[in-house]
Formats: sequence, structure tokens, C-alpha cells
Amino acid sequence: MSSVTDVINPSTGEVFTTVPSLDLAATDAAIERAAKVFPAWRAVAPGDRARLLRRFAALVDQHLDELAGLEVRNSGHTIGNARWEAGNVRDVLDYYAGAPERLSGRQIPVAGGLDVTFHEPLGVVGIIVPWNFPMPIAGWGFAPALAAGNTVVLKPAELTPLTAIRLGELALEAGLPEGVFQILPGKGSVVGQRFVTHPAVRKVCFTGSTEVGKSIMAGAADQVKRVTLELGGKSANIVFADADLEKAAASAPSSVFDNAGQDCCARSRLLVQESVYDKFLSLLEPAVKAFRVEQPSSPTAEMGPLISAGHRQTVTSYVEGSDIAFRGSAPTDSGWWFPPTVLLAHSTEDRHWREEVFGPVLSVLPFSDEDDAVRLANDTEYGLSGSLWTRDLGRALRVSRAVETGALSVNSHSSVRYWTPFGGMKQSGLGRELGPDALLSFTDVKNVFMAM
Ligand code: TAP
Repeated sequence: MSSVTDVINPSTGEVFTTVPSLDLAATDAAIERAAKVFPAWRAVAPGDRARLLRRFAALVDQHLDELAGLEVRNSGHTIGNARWEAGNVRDVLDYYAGAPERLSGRQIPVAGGLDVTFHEPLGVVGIIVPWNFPMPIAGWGFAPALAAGNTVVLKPAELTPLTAIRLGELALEAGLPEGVFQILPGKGSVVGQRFVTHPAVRKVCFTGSTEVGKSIMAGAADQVKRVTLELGGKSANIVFADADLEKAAASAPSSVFDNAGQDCCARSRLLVQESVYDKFLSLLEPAVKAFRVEQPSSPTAEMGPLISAGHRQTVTSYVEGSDIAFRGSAPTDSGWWFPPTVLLAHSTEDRHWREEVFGPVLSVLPFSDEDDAVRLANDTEYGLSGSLWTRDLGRALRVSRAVETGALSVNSHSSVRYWTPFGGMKQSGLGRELGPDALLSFTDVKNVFMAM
């Protein structure tokens, strides 16, 4: 039987509302509804589908402050970040609204007839969203999936369901037919798992822990179900001695403490060339101490609380017994606060250096030369994102090509642009989100030969 889940404000630790938690029967009913409306949705004329997505984007824009306010309360995101996140959903919808009219196939010359290749929608797509970026990660899945003609069932994280539920309502208001885009709040082990096993769900997009991602991939194999996986990260921020050290030090805190470090792209391993190691740490310390951890609704807040009491315990376990270089400060009120923390790594086997902490914790290690930097950066099972700082263009290119990550930024910490591909190498994931690559991943290729 479906039940309800408490929704907690991480800035206060208080329950402020409840949402339904769907059971298996309700999940099956929603999946079957999505399968039933799929033929009609894929048959909507491309221009009409584009118009519906643009109307949905416009409604997100009109409700931007409301959506951002919900995220501040439900996820503890700073108001500045939450506004960006709601704006990102609008932009991603606008970007993919251009797709239905441009998703063209190919005509390849053949003897004896006409050969046409189509990009067909898959059917029902199941999207499983984590708690760290509830709005953008939902949008990166549902916008291209809907644009390509699929219907969508989306499970938000139990901790952060509110913005997804509101987006589902706005989609209906925009005129998307009932059943085309459904939000299914509930447990991963019930609703999410059913996306993996239900034969009508043709693709699962999962963002979250590597452990659950692996189980989804294994489960999907049974039906050769398509998967896109966005998993963990332990990204390196590599600072060479010839870099603009002031700029690199000023930007390093936000590259790991933004969203309280609960970011798969967090540059949580700082590699500094040994000849400038001491100087760089002396530049970094005031920047870390000045990082503003405040009530997330404050316009000056750069960081809010962690998502839950349990997660704060996990993050604390990485700091206890480690060599703390310096820390910032955080409120001591109720709520799941944690100060920005910089740890010295003494070995690449240190737990905080190897594992994804998913909190505001930066580990620092010196390196000797370019080869050493690349070796250390690649000494991880992950490969999602990263940055490097240098004024040497040749080195920037050599190191960019050698570091095993899906996204890399030179002299900046940019990871996500909705028109370029985003995703991980190695155990950070499979497939790409955003840009043109994601659109095609929501289609299957069909080739038709017509004899003359
Ligand atoms: P997960 O357990 O992986 O949860 C992510 C999503 O998957 C949630 O919606 C969750 O549902 C659902 N889920 C859980 N078990 C499932 C299953 N067996 N089948 C299908 N769906 C399932 O992550 P978490 O517990 O939230 O966080 C744990 C760690 O994962 C973090 O500390 C961090 O290291 C990593 N993480 C990474 C990312 C990114 S962006 N790569 C995001 C979040 C977390 P519930 O609502 O029931 O939890």
C-alpha cells in the first residue's frame, strides 16, 4: 500500500510537509499509463511537440522564484544556486524544444532502392534522480526524452521530491497530455527498482551512487534495457607552478564547497606542484575561511547545510583522525551544518583522498612534474570532471588529453553547459547527458530499405 514520507528542512532539521510514497501497484499503474499514451505522444507533429515543450519552459520561467524557494527549503541549496537550477531546467527545455523538428535521419545511397535511417523513440523512459541536484538532473533526463517522443516516469529522491512534483504539475498546465510525464515519489528499492524490472520501461537514466548504479546496470541486462548512468566522482584540480596562482586559489573553494560539496563534479582532490605548494596553501587559507556558510535563503550565502543528519555523520567520519590544514566556519544552529574543511593527504591510500566524501572536504597533495600530476589524477576508479591551471598552452592540451575524465576545464571550473555533452569515464558512468549526444541516446536507430 502507498504511504507517506516526511519532508525535512535540512537548515532546521524540522519536518515541514509530507508526500506520498508509491507502492508497487501504483508504480505499475503509472508505467502502464505511460506505455498506453506513448503511441499518441510519438505521433504528435514535431512542431506541436516543440510548442508544448516551449510552453513548459515558459511556465518554469514564470514560476522560477517559487521553484527556487522550494529547493532552498527542501534541499538547503543557497538561493543563488536554486535560482540557477530552476533557470537551467527552463534552458534545457528550451534547448531540446528545438529537437523534434531537427531530429532528422539519413538517406544513404544504395543500389536497387531507397534506404532511410530513422531515429525512433524508445517508449517509456524511467528517470531516477538523486537528492543533490533535484531540478537540473531531472531536466537533463526528461527534456531530451520527451523531445525525442518518449513518455517519462520520474522518481525523485525520497529526501527531495518537492520541485519534481511541482514540475510535473507545470507540465500538465503547459498542455502535455496526461500520462506523458509522471512524477512517482517513493523509495528507490520500490519505485526505482520497478523501472529496472518492468518490461514496458525501455530505458533507465540513473544518477546517484556507483554502488546502486552497478546494480541497475546488472538488473537492466536481463532485458537488454538501455541505461544512462551518472555516478560518483573524485575529480582533481591540478595547479601547475606557472598558473595564475591567485586566481586558482580564489576559485578553488567554490569548486569543491559549492552545494556543500554534494556535487559529483566537486574538485575534491587538489594537486599542487611542489615548488609552489606552500605559497598556494597560504593563498587558499583566507579564501576557505572567507567562504560564507549561512542560512541558504540569505542572498550572501555561498553554502548551506548538508542534506541529512546521516550524511553529516558520514562526512564527519572522513575528517575524524585526519590531518586538518585549516577550516572555515558554519552556523551552530539546529540543522545539518558542516564547515568547509581542507585536509592534508599523506598518502594516496588515505580514505579521504580515495573515496567520494560528497561533503565540503578538500584533500590536498603535492606533485613533482607533469607526468606525476597525470599519474595521480588518474589514480582513481572515477573519471567525471576536473580542472587544470597553467599558462602553458601545450601543457594544457597534453594534460587535458591524458587525464581520464569525461569533462575537463582549463583555467576554470566549468563542468556543465546544456549544449555540450556531460558524463563520466571509468566508473563515473556510462553515456552522456545534455547536448546532442543525450538526444540520440533516447532513440533507437531503424534502417528501412525500399526496393524500386
Ligand atoms: P543512491 O542511493 O544512489 O540514490 C540515488 C537515487 O537512486 C535515489 O532516488 C534513490 O532512491 C534511488 N535508489 C536507491 N536504491 C535504488 C535501487 N535499488 N534501485 C533503483 N533506485 C534506487 O544515493 P544516495 O544514498 O542518495 O547517496 C549515497 C552516495 O551516493 C552519496 O554520498 C554520494 O557519494 C553518491 N551520490 C552521487 C550522486 C551523483 S550526482 N553522482 C548523487 C547522489 C549521491 P531513494 O529516494 O529511496 O534514496
